[in-house]
Amino acid sequence: MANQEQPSASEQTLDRDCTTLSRHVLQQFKTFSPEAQDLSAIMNRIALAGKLVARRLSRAGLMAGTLGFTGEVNVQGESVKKMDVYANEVFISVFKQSGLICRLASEEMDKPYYIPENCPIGRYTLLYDPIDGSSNVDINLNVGSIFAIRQQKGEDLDGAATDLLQENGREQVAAGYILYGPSTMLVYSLGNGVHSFILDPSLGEFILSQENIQIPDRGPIYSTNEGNFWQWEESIRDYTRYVHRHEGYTARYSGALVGDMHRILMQGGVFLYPGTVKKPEGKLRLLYETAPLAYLVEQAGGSASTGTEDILDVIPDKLHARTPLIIGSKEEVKLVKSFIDDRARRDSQSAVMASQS
Ligand code: P6P
Repeated sequence: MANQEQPSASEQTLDRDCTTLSRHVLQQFKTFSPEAQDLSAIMNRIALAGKLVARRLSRAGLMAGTLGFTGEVNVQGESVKKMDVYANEVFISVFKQSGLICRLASEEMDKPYYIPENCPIGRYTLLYDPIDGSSNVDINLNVGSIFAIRQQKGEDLDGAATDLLQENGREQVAAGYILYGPSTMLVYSLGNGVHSFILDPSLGEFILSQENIQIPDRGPIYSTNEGNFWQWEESIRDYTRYVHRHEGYTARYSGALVGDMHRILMQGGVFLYPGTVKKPEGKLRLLYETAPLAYLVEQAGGSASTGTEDILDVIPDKLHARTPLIIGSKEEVKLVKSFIDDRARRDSQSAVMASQS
């Protein structure tokens, strides 16, 4: 280096362009331990999956048989997009021979996919939503992939990953998402801060763009599908009326969780997908949607709640368990919960008065 004290601008740029995802993961660990090596390799495979999905998305409109529906309905009861199937298979393909993973659990598969015995078996489980927000795919709007990594600890004797039904989201060892937008961005955490990377297609590498992202304590954005207002609990309606009547709030909603979540992470605010009177558990899935995002947001200084408990404290009762989601800036989540607590207090007071009359 020409000047030992102050690297030149070009040296700084070169150093940044050399801060790839795998180097960054290893820097998170003090020692070059087997765990560090495994997680670095896992993140590298996830990055490869992201590149393959991004490549397909960028040309989807030009490739026959890429867009549209398969005609199938998945375990969630949702119509399956061809991109859902492709992306699901991408993650399986990039991990099958890796020796890092023992099984993959996906929104698109009723049961987990177990790495075949003729392949090297690892000791981690990948939980993922291969394409989240796939309704946006055919109209060229942002979609995302969400992932979480857990160590397999218990015995998975029945082939239904019931060991995953004994632990909460604080057992995740890594989580993140890939946002397929104007640029392809990977955001992840190993429990030591939240960091973002941007895919440089000319290098084929995810290059560090921001370290230790902190979500603002407050923010003007509330992100929810107000078309569901008629189905919501009164407490959520109370919150919605409040933000309608008070200056300083603005609504943003894309119909794709990863994009909406990324906006909240970067600018502050709150994303809500509450339960409804008929479906109090809501729509979003715990193991590969709400728990990974809650892990990230708590790492960034925010919070994530079902409305009555922290998302990261929820233990699933089944693989595709769902939870309501209120996630984002600490103060904004607290505001939503204040309406829930207030309504619960009034309901219990009414019940007491009714029992006394
Ligand atoms: P609604 C996409 O199907 C998804 O799972 C999330 O990406 C998104 O936030 C939500 O559902 C959108 O649901 O009911 O508003 O269309």
